[in-house]
Amino acid sequence: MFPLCPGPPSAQLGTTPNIKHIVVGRCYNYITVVNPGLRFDCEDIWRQFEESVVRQSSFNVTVDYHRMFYATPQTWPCDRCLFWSKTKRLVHSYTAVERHFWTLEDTLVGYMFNDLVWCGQEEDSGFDFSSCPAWAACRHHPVYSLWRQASQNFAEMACGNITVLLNGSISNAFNRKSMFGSVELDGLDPRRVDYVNIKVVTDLEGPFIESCSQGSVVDLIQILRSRGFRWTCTDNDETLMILQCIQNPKQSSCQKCA
Ligand code: C8R
Repeated sequence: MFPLCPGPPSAQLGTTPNIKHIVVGRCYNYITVVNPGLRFDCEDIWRQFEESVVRQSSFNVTVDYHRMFYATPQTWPCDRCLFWSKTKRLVHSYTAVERHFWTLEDTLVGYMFNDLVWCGQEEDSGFDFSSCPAWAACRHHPVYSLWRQASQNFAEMACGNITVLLNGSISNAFNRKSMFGSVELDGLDPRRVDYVNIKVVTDLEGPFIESCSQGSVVDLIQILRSRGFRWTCTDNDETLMILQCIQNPKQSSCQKCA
């Protein structure tokens, strides 16, 4: 299912320049401004991260970040976890207005590494700033491995009412190969989670491919049922549609209130 990382590295961007300053800076921002009062050692977190990545001599071995996760223990309250798949941009405008929701990017690890790229060098110690392997479908890529381990922790910790935002404008809105479908769903514990609230949202002008009663979302509901979860499913939640209209007010479907 997951090909090995292609080597030599294909024409991908290398490690994000200044990654150390970005990660350590985001860490200090998180513990000082975003979530004041948290006590974490940002320099130590960076050291654990760097050691995990640069110790790696081959791209065919999964990077183990457990020391870094050990240095960033964090719990979050029930009823707030928001999962998503193929809706990243919308989900973050959604959480900006629905502020009680928490995505993985609201945890320290997600906050520090969002949108960054990194990899070690096959022969040498240190990061490779010139190129990294293509990684989208590559199980051993260091970036993929970090999100997989973080997603697993996030799902195992989830409790109460949780929400997942899926993209109804693509086929396989619920995709068993996505991080949500392959890692998070299996990590959810029916004894901790009361309700899984699914929201399926399409682009304003379509295409309208999947919904609560159509396509892969039906498979998701079937899996939830068989594992004993209670669930709800909503098509085109009003807030999500309004948010898209704010981003694109000229769309014809946004004109009706004028
Ligand atoms: N999650 C996974 N991947 C994440 C991420 C995150 O929070 N944050 C970022 N930036 N990324 P997708 P999916 C990056 O295919 O596979 C968690 C990674 O590079 O649209 O179902 C989150 O909790 C990753 O490869 O979605 C969420 O619930 C892509 O973005 C799922 O996993 C994932 O984009 C989303 O993962």
